[in-house]
Amino acid sequence: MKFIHSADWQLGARFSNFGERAEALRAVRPATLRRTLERARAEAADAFVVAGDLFEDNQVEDSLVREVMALFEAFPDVPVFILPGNHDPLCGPGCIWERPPFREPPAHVTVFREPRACPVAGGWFLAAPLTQKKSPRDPSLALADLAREVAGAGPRAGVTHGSPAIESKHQPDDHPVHLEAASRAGLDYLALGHWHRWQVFDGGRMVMPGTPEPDGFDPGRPPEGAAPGEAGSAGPRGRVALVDLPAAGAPPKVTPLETGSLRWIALDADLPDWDACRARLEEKLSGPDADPEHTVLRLTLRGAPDLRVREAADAWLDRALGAYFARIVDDRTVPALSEAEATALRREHAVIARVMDDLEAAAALVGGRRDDPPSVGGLTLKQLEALAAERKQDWREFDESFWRTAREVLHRELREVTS
Ligand SMILES: [Mn+2]
Repeated sequence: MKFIHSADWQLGARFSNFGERAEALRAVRPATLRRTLERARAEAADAFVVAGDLFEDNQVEDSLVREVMALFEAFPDVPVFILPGNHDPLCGPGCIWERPPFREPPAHVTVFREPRACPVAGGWFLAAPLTQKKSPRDPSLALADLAREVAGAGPRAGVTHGSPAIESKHQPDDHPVHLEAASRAGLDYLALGHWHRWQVFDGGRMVMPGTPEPDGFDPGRPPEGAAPGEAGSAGPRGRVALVDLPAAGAPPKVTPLETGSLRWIALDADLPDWDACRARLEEKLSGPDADPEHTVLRLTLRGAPDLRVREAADAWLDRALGAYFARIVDDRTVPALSEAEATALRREHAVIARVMDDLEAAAALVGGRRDDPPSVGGLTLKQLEALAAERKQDWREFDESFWRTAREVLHRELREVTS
């Protein structure tokens, strides 16, 4: 029994924060689906499984739903098995699965409409579809009953959708799945969907392949050697699992297949030190692995650059980022004021002047450049530490740049209020 296990296609995802490139991003996914179906055909797979979230939600355009069905129809030799997930649950008459064309699909396309066992190539699919967006119930519980119903030889593969129930890493109402759900239900393999990164559990018998086409910058785990705030640059381009179940009771053979065509990369740029920053960006963006035509880039700009730095940065970014498939420039900079402007503001606003003094004192304190007098606004450093601890914050996160930024934000607010 050999099949492709995919999940979380999220077809119809809107990508509205990408403006005019949203349409291009949306168009990539059906193309990836077509290539993956071609791969299933080339592997002579017995089935192509979607373990939930084929669609972004039940409101996606009918034209897309028809386009996806037309794709499946173009591969009549590839049996397709679709499990409704939490994004596209089987939740009533209006949902995708109860409307044409998925209401009455062609013979080689199966939608799991209830917990059921389905014979495939000498083995079984045992499916537990989702009927609602959230639930505290483990959807894999139904699989043990199904496994008992199918007597006889042949490997048994479960299919469901939910969060691996990792302590403190999942929401209790997000369809938690026991970490040994495959063993517990007596399955040879459990095809899971929901989280968007490749993960393996239960001694290799429970696999979450992640999304076949990446859709986020994944701040969770930066690649080895990456600078802080930088994620995804060494990550895979999205995957499905090629699963081979040789016999009942035998360990599954699982091969990750890279399917995605785009990488999503997040970079940070601290503008005040623009020369160093540009050198680092140039190195990152023009290395041997750089592939801007197939990269979605998010660049976060920080700091309080003066006008000259800002203009130089904008001109360079315009040239350097033009080739990227799609990009977001997340501007978190605050404009720096000249000392003359700051002095004028202080003269006009006595209370603000006090606050600015305190912010500067705080920056000097944490920078270790001043400890006499060791106080800010009448508080000692110890009292400040206690205040931060009370708010469950680490004092060390408030470095000099934090206080400098606070000062610049205050400047900006004042300028807006007084203008
Ligand atoms: Mn999901």
